[in-house]
Amino acid sequence: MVRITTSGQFTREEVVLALRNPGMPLEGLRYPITPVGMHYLLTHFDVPYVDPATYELSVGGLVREPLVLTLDALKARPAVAMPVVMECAGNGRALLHPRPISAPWHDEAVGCAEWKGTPLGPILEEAGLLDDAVEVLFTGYDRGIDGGVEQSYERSLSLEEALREGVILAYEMNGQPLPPQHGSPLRLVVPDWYGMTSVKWLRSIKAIGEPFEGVQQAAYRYRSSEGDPGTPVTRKNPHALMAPPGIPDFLSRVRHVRQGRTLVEGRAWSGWGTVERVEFSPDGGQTWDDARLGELLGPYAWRPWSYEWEAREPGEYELCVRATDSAGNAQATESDESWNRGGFGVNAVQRVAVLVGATETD
Ligand SMILES: Nc1nc2c(c(=O)[nH]1)N[C@H]1C(S)=C(S)[C@@H](COP(=O)(O)O)O[C@H]1N2
Ligand SMILES: [Mo]
Repeated sequence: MVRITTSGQFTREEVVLALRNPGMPLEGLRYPITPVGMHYLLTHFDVPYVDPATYELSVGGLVREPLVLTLDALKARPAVAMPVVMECAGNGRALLHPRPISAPWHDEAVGCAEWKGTPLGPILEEAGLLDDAVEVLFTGYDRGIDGGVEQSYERSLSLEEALREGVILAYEMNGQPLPPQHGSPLRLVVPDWYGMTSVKWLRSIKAIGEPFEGVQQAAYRYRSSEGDPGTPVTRKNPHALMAPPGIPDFLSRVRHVRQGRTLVEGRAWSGWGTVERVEFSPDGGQTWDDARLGELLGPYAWRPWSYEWEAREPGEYELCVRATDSAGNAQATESDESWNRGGFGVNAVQRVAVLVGATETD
């Protein structure tokens, strides 16, 4: 698939995309569960209008017993509620040189909501997957054109991934019915994976006999060049972010912090394991020190961390943070270390410019 890459100023189209798809303001990292209106959004086409009262989910394809489930039938099934970090695979894309033209995320395409729904596995078992089924295809109600092809937004999972514990069909977000923009009335939630696989406005689930090769499946691959077949984008790479300390300058967002002690706080996550280490640097990554780790709210939640930073001298600082997970994965130092054509899975350390001023003497 052809993707244009560029450097320098953002195009009009990127600005329009960015306004349609807001990120989480990074001060939102202070909340263990991201309030609905602060959670990032990524909608490729239009938000479709789907009436929950007449909604039906069809489960079919290579199954013994196709099912049609109303929202009430789904809600009558066993329910689980869990905090899950959702992060767009394109988070960090705008930090690349040259940058791919798509949603121009810097660090903010993330949130951790509490999703409530019913596990997918038992539904697939009830429908009875036939022996020749190899994948499960999830299709949304939203349609559009991408890569020159008219399509519904759809993505597949291998049987193994689809049957994994934690994969749910969610009808609530933070204790409320799913809002339209987050997939009302039903969406797939695949914890540990990047967001593109958690199909919103779920219309159908279909067991299929061949690997799915549609546009949204083919697009999400780590490719080094146009001809490179690449590898699929799957789980979230380790990533730590800080809630920017102090107060911001309106336009540059440079942080103004008073001399002395500042408690820097943030959250970290990984789809490959548990975050076991978070390090903080006050000097652009020259020196690192371990941050204090807090407790996880659940296996798919983000991990709180904090660091007592002592700004001894007034001046300019660049604060950085990086996470390492239990599988030994660490973050890239520079964004271009993780350059790929689609700008996926970029997890370079966050860099926050800070101006430390002398303490007020009142
Ligand atoms: N049907 C449908 N599902 C979708 C998308 C979409 O455009 N259509 N976008 C995907 C992408 S790329 C991401 S990152 C997440 C974003 O979920 P959110 O908007 O609830 O944060 O939804 C995924 N599911
Ligand atoms: Mo995404």
